[in-house]
Amino acid sequence: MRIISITSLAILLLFIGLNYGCSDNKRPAVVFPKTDLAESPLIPMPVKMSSTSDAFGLDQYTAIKATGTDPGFEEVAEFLAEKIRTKTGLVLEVNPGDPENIDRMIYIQQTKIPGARGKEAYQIEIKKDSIVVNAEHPEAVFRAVQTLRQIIPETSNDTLADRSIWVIPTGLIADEPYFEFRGSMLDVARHFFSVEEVKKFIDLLAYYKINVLHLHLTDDQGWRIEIKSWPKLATIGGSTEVGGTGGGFFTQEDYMEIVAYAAKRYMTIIPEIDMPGHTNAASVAYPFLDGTGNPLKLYEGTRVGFSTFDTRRDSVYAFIDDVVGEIAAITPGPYLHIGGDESHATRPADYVHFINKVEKIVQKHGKRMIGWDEVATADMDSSSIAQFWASEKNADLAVKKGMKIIMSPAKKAYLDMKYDTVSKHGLNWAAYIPVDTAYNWSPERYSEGIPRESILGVEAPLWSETISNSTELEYLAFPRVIGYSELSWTLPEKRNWEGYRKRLAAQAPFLDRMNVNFYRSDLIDWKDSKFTYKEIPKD
Ligand code: TNX
Repeated sequence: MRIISITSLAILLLFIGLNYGCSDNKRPAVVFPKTDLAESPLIPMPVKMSSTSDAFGLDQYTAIKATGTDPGFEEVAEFLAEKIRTKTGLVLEVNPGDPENIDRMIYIQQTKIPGARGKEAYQIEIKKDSIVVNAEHPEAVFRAVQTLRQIIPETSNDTLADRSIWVIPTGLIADEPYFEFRGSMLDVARHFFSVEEVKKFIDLLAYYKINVLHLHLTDDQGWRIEIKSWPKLATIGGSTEVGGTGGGFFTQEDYMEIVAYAAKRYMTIIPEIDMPGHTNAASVAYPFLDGTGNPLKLYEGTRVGFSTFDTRRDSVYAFIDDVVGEIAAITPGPYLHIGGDESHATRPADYVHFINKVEKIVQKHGKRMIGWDEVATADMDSSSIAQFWASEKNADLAVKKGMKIIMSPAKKAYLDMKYDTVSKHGLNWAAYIPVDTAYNWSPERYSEGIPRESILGVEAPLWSETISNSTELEYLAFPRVIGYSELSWTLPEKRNWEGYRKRLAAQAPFLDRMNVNFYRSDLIDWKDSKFTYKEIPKD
C-alpha cells in the first residue's frame, strides 16, 4: 500500500512538472490528447512518415517564422497563414516582432536536404511545441505546406482549454516526388472556361501537389488566346464553341494573370496551339492557312480530324513563328505544346515536314517542344517530349529517339471518360473509368516500351466536349485527378487501393468546404462528418 502511494505521488509530481514546469508563458499548459500522425489521410502519400504519438496544439498563440535568403520562403509562409485562416479562423502572425503572446511556433527554414533528388524535397518535424519545415527551395516549402494543410484537422477540440485548439499529431515526415512532372490539362477550346474557373481548378490541383497545368488553347471549335499580330484568331476564331453557346478568349493579360496565379503555387502553365490538324477556327479567321480546299465555316460540333494547315506554304510558317513568338514571350515555363494529334486530313509526308519545321520554330523561341504521341513519327530532337495518349507504337518510336514521355493513356488517365454507363457527362470511346480503375495502374509499368527512365511524369487531360462550367468540370475531374496526383508523386511500393480508398474518403470535408461538385462514387465510403484524429487509448 505504502509503495503504491509513493509511486502515485511521484507520478503526480512528474505530471505537474511536465505540464507547468516547462512553460514560461502565463497561460496554464494544456494536456493534449495523444494522436497518431500515421493516421493522417494524406494524398499523395509521403515517402516517410513516423509518429511520436504526442500532439502540437494549433491555436491563437501560434505564429509562423520564415527564414531563408529567397523571398519565396516568406511568401509561402503568408500563403500558409491565409490557408490556416480560411480553415480555422485563426489569424496567425508571420515573423512576429514581439514573441510575448506566442506559445508555439511553426518554423519555415531554408536547409539543404541531404540526398534530395530534386527541388521539391522537404521534411517536417512536428514536436509538442514547434513545427519545423526544412527545405532548400521555396517550391518544396510550398509542397510541405500542402501536407500541413492536410494534417490540420477540419475541426477544433474545444474542451482542452478556454480557446479552440486544432490538435496536430507529432512525428516526422520526409518527402519528395517520384515524378517531377505531375499534371492535368484543361481543354478551353471545345468550351471556353473563364479566368476565375481556371484559377479555382489551379487551387484544387495545387492542394494535391500537382505542378503542371496544360491549357489546350486552340481547336476546330475555338481559338482562345489573343495574338496581337493576328487579331482575327481570337475575335473570329474565338467566337464559337461546341453546342452554339457562344465562345470567348483570353486576352494576353488574362493569360498572364493565370500564369502568375499558377506560379505563386509553383505550377507551370503549358500552352498548347494544336496543329496542323484541329485548326478549323484559325483557318476561318485567316483562310490562307487552310490546306483542305474545302469551304470554310465556324464549327460547333464534336467531330475531329477534318482540318489541316497548308503545310507546303511559307506564309503558314511565318504565321506560326509570330504565334509561337508571342506565346513564348508571355510563358515563363520551359515548354510549348504544338498538339500534332489526329491530323487525318494531312498527308503523312506533309505531316512529318510540318512537325520538323515547327519543332525548329519552338526551339528558336527558347522553348522545349511537346506534342501528342503522333509527333514521334517526325524527325524529333531528343530534347522534345511526346505525350503518350493512344499509340504504344508511337511511344516506342519516341523512346528510341531519346525523347521523354508524358504518360496520359486515354484508357486510364482521361478525365473526360465517363465513370460508368450512367455518368452525367463525358465520353466513352477509350473506356469507362471508375475511380478504382483510374488509380489501379502504374505509369512506370504501363507499357514495356516505355521504361521508367524515359518517363517525365503523368498528366490527366480533361477534354471539354461535354462540359462547359466548373460544376461539370469538377464532376469529371474529382475525385479521379486526386488519384493521378498520387500515381505521380508517391513511390510505387507505397501505393495501394485499399489505403488510398480510405484516405480519399477523408477528402470529402475539404472538397465540400471548397464547394467542389465531386462525383460521389459508391466505391468510396465518403466521410460526411468532419475528419478528426482519434485519441490513442492510454495503456
Ligand atoms: C481525342 S486525345 C483527342 C481530342 C478529343 C478527345 C476526347 C487527343 C490528343 N485528341 O481531340 O477531345 O479525344 O476524349
